Amino acid sequence: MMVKLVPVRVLLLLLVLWATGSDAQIDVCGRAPLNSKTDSRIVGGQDASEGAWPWQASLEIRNGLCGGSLINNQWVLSAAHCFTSTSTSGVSIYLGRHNRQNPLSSNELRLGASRIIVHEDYDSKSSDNDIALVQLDSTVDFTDYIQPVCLAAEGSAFPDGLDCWVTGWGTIQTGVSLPAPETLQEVDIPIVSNSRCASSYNTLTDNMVCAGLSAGGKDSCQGDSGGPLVTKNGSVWVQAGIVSFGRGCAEPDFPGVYARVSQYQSWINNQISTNQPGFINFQGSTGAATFVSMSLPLLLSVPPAVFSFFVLS
Ligand code: 4AZ
Repeated sequence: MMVKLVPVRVLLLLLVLWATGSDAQIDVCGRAPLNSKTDSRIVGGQDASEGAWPWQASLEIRNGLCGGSLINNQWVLSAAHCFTSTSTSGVSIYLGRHNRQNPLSSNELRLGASRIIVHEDYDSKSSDNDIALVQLDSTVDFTDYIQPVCLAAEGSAFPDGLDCWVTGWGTIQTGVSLPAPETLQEVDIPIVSNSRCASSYNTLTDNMVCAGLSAGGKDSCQGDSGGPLVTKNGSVWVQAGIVSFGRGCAEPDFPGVYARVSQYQSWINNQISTNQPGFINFQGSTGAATFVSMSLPLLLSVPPAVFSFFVLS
């Protein structure tokens, strides 16, 4: 009898975990097996190594160029200002992409969009709520070159000076295109607190986060829009921001401004019903200790799992 009970118990345990853990991506998000950064176009950046940023998406929107980030197996996060319409025609999304000019490599996928959702409160004047979601026209399988990023959960904190990375194929200075073969660029820049950043931008809102050097020289730029600003939390990469705007690019005392991802956990989860992205409550320290906290759905799945284990044993 005992021999028969064990598999049933294990099965039910798995069922409870599956049913309560809708936050499925938490177990896979933010891993970049080919990224060798230990802690942590783009102006002032460098060529990324292939596969270093496996969530990076390249969006070609009727001749316009934008970035994006893969957040589960069928959704890409990007910026509202990349989309002048929610029409999916003439929209291509590349994943696993390294060079823009070479023919499609074996690590690369090109997909269409089945749906574009622009935040209903996006304000093109102030750039507030500069966030959009693109549904891919087919689901993708994850590889070393194609992985979803984790997202900053509501209530996350990104302290002044925290080291972050931004990536993209945008211009390397205002008006200067990334030269052939257009290899993905990466640059590390520190967070600028909202109180400091507000002295540069009088339209700054709580839905924005800034990053840049006081001296300038390193920044995201035109064409990087919609792409991810990420930071490392232990072994996992978490997206803090979405490339949004700035005065010029890499100018002293004018940091880049990003949509603050942690303000949109509910909005994102309201649009995406299956395979919800992995959200991590990031309470950044600029020093050694980083604290990973489990997302609420995963935490909530623990008591029923423990309960069913005891009841069934
Ligand atoms: C742009 O034009 C743009 N320095 C994007 C990002 C930044 C500036 C301009 C941030 O799309």
